[in-house]
Amino acid sequence: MTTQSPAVDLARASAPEGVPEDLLAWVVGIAELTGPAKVEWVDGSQEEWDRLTSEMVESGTLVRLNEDRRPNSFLARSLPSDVARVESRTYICSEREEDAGPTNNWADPAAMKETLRGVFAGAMAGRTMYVVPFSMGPLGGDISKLGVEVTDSPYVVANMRIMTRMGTPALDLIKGGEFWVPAVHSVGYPLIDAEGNEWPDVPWPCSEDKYITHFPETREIWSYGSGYGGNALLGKKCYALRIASVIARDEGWMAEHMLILKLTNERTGRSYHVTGAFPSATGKTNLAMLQPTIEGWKVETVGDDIAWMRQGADGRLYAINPEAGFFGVAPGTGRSTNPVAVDTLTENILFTNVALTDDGDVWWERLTDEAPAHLTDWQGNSWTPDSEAPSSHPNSRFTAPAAQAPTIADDWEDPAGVPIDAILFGGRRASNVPLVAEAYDWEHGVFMGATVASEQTAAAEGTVGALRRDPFAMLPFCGYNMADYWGHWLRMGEKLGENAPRIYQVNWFRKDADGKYMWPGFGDNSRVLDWIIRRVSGEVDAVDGITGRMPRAADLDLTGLDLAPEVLEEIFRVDPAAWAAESDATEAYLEQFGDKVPAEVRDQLARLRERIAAAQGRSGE
Ligand code: GTP
Ligand code: SPV
Ligand code: MN
Repeated sequence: MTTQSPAVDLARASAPEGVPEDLLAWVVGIAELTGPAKVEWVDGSQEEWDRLTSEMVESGTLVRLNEDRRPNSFLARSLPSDVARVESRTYICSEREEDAGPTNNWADPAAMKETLRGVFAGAMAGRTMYVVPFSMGPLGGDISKLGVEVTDSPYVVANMRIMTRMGTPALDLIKGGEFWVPAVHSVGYPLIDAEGNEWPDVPWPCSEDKYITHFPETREIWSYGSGYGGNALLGKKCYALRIASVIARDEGWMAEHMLILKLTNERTGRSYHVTGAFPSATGKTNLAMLQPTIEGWKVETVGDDIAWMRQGADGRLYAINPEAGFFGVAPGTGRSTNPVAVDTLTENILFTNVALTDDGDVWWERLTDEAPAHLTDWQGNSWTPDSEAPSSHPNSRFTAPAAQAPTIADDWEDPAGVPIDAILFGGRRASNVPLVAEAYDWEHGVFMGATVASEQTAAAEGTVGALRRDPFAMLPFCGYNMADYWGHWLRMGEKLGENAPRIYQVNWFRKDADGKYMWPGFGDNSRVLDWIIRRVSGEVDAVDGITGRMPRAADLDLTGLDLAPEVLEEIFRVDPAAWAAESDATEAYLEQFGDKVPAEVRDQLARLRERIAAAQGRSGE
């Protein structure tokens, strides 16, 4: 066959044998549009990893770390303009605007496709286009799903090899006729421009212009201009949350921004599984790797960021971790806070935007109590403890194989998932929200999740510390109208009935007048998990409160914890006046969703107000 574009011939010639015609046609079409110099179908092998990482060391994209200290590990430094997800450039392109809803950026799908055709035209000129088949979830699992990312970034390929089941086995499943999601990615930095001029490559190619776009009806992803994290590793937020949330709505399951952990009672041998939705950089990885400070519990890790959940044959809710690695926040990860993460990061790790030590290892704020005397910071500049800026970017990350975590649970790759006993909703709240409260029922739990607010972090662009609503920690990740998503949660609750997990709201981040965290957090969060499991198994009663049921003073295990009684009281304090203001703000917040807000959610707001009024009556306010 003869064609007008050499890229088309390359795409065909490079395809492994037996690639289905629809996949081949799609890859050929992208090659024709983007005009790469080479096309490479990745197999996911060690040899391929070795070759790609060596090439990136050669080109200056990666620094190879000291082989004795951090074998087979590398450091990448991005541009300061490409360090986090860009929510302002993230679009849901549903046919109807109301299906994206007021919390998403909407764009007309036909118009956006036109724009994308423009920016992607010639975008890969001079580069290699990698074709990356991957599975989200264990290969061949019932809950798992397949995708193919086409990318011009070898850094993305290397990350995808850690974060997903990537390569030949995934392609084999696609050859077998399984459903797959197409995902197109370009850093938007061609090496040959439209006039035919050649440009040298740079260590971190990207574009000022960025588009992270999703087409929920056709289940497509197109991402342009960024090489960083969730903008570029398209299996993660783009697929496993934004597109999967839409598929889940249509098919009656759930795609959630949740960690999954396993707790075993060492006395009885009984195991429990808990999921938790916390906004970005708000403690999922840390909780998933928690080391209990109280006796009697073993905590193991199933997942640290995303959960796909389905009702099983026994009526219970089962969760899988669709990912194969952790893309974790580096700063704050240290021996004293998260020793499990530190022990996971020993080898085979990609680090991005952390500091380099003089002996070729990595460092970031609070990895050790004392900073090294000299470092090269995340922008490549000389750094000492006297330097004003931190050595690592606040959203610097490690990409680590999940299987390397010393706490990885034996059932973490069970294709059927793990049965869920409790669901947590958390946020960063300096005030008002108590350490833990149990939802009165599923509908109240949905209300809790729907109204969660949290202080913003460095995981996305925006003002760090600004309080914003982040319902179900899904604000940047829900692929459809948020109010319809609440409706979906309510329907799931009806379906699950008696088998539905209990729901809890938690807050590790309450601060005192001096701005210091009052609750020690991290391993001590096991004290809260302990109470939750004892509630779930019916061992303890609770006290009805304004925001939910709270622990009786004697039921929270505080053994060995040096916490003044007045501090503990403050951590649990629920101020009726403050909650009256919160509920007014909630009402205003719900307004933007108009009549899409489920009646149950409005009803829960009315009940919250009744509880506030009753408390105010009691205290004579
Ligand atoms: P994403 O990967 O962005 O989704 O983040 P995440 O939710 O997994 O957050 P992670 O566990 O990486 O924690 C983010 C930051 O919060 C880190 O700097 C942690 O040190 C800090 N952190 C986590 N848990 C706690 C806690 O219990 N208390 C306090 N004070 N800080 C915590
Ligand atoms: C988050 O922001 O919630 C993350 C990091 O987990 S990213 O993959 O960049 O979305
Ligand atoms: Mn996340």
